Amino acid sequence: MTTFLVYILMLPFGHATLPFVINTWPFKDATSAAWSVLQAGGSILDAVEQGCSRCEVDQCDGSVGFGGSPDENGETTLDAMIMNGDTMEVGAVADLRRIKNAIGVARAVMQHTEHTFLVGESASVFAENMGFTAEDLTTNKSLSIFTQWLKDNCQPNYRKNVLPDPSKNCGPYKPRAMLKQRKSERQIDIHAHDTIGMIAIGQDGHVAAGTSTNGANHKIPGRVGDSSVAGAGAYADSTAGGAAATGDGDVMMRFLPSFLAVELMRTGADPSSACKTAISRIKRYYPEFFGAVICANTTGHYGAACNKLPGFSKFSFMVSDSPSNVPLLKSVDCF
Ligand code: SD4
Repeated sequence: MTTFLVYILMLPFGHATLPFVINTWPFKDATSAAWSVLQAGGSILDAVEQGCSRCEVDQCDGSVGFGGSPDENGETTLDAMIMNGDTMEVGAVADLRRIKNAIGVARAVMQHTEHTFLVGESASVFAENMGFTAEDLTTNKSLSIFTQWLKDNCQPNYRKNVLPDPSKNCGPYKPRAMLKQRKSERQIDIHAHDTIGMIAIGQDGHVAAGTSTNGANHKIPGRVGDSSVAGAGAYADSTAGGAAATGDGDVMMRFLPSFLAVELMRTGADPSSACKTAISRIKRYYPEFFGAVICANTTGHYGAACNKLPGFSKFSFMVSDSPSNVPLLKSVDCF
């Protein structure tokens, strides 16, 4: 019996009572917002939308939503998506300009169009037509990050094989004929968590997932990360589970870690090992990538995994279900 109990306590994943919500990073108020929707009998899609919206309003950690991650022109642009695991509908926006409620616009893409993904200026026009307010996403903080970056000769940046030498100079850049591998430098700041990824599982095991982010600091204008891409930033399938990712989206989106994790759970993997395998797959090619994945299955089991780096040895996430009724901070050791 004792052995059995010890075994249960050592199980590498948690279990929540349905319905429940889980999200990346210690974004507690976002968890509360989503949980309140579920508690009031609202839909899992509403829970994900409201949870992520809360982060957009609060600029969770100062880094989701407006006023964060200014691009090379100093502008903040947003990526977001939402997925219905019952119908496999997805609504997504990327490089969204001048609109704060990116996940709201993603939901509008899902509900008011036959499309999946709208980007850039046209996505903003769509949003305005759908009743979203256009406003400047720049804040004093994003302006000062941008000004400092210009003073630092535009360091760091995401350019390679261009002239003048991007590791010392600002642009404009021209392609350089001789291609060489740029020394791998981690561009995404592991202390500036720019993404909320959220999964909500309903009483009946139905799954929804979503994300919202302002992407990567000093990104090249037009850059779209993993967060708004279904299967990369998040994935939901009510016949298997849900997953969401955070970290270096330029690398992570090449591996569709959220899709992979959900498929592994479909074949019976527990959420913790599904998340681990998704991380391992990326690690094989990019041992120094920064990233984490959260996973949950339709019976309420959940887990997370992250790639261990200097300065990043634990990844925190939030869970809320009815026994807890308050958001619980959880963490996992990176490997
Ligand atoms: C991106 N995945 O746009 C996002 C950034 C992030 O923690 O998650 N940072 O690449």
